[in-house]
Amino acid sequence: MLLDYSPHTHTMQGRAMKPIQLFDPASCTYTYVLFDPASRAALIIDPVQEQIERDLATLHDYGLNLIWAVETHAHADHITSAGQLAELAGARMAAPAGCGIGTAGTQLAHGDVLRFGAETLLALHTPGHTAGSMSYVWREHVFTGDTLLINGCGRTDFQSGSANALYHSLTQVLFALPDGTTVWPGHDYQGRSHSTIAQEKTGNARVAGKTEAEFVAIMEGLNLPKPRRIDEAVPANLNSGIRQDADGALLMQARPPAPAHLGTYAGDVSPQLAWQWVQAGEAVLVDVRTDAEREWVGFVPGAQPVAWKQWPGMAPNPQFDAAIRQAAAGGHKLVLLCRSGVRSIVAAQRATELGLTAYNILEGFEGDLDAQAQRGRKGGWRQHGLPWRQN
Ligand SMILES: N[C@@H](CCC(=O)N[C@@H](CS)C(=O)NCC(=O)O)C(=O)O
Ligand SMILES: [Fe+2]
Repeated sequence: MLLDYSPHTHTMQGRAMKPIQLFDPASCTYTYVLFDPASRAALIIDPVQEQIERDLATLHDYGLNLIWAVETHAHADHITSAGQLAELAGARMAAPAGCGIGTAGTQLAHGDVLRFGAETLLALHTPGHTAGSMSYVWREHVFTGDTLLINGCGRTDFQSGSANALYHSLTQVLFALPDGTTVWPGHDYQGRSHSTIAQEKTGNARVAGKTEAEFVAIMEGLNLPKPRRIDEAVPANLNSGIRQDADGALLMQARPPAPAHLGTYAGDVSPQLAWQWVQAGEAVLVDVRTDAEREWVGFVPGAQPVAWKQWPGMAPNPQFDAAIRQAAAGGHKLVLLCRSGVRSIVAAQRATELGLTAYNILEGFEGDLDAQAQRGRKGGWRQHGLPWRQN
């Protein structure tokens, strides 16, 4: 849902700059896109997996180049699309240093600044909902995640939450911002879109005029039910939402795509299973990485090269449809390999639209990012000792 701004108003000079606010109804999550009108460099805050098509379309419609995908915290109620946006739109990932999201290459400390074109986003550590939670200031706007909600605040009863820490973050950090600062929350469960620091400072039912002890008592009395998706969402978000590596039990069998992608491609396979199918002559291995990746990082002998996008611009390959049809001409199923198992999902979805049977190879050629945000040690084709070469 696009709330009453059109791409046009955002390009007009002299108008107050506003974020693009997007809403995920299933989790009542707000996602924000900010951009520099001159360079079209953009940043997204708290993107939601189920909304990736909407977000990519928004970036496309506004003519934006996504530089950063940023989290306010490791969410308990939905899965982020940051990892997918990094693969599909070329964004870099940033997350609060205290959240344990090791897949984000940039680990933010209080006071750090992210640049996108001529614009900047300032990170403020606002613990309480979770110990690592951050809020972000852009111009006269603050994106408060689940620290400050409209006439409410994030719960503090799980994930290293602390009502005392939250009281401090609200009263000392956020309420110290100028009164006119617009508050853009991470959720609203009643359809409200934004507020101001002045309104929350004077009217927020949980914190306005309350002592720390009163606030803690209110938070302890909330007794909210556990978020429905917490057990699935937290581990996924600690990995930027990138599908976890192929676990032992499913190593040698295909599994259906994650719920958000059900029916859009044939399924996920481990690198080992993909190679077994290829050796048995049951499947054709298609490498959807760029020519540059195959040339410089390495390649699998015998794989069919069908780039999904090409370096350096990562423009879509206009020959993709024809080339993937050609690869499947023998009537075999396809197993698609990319760098980390994200691009290959989108390519498998396209192949499925073309009527082909296409599986995504989990982990890709290089595997997942590890805690140091490096690939090569955490899964991937090469880690499993499968054949590959370098020129
Ligand atoms: N009912 C929602 C959970 C809602 C929820 O617990 N939201 C968290 C943010 S992740 C919160 O802090 N809510 C504060 C409140 O409802 O007052 C679900 O099942 O996903
Ligand atoms: Fe949350």
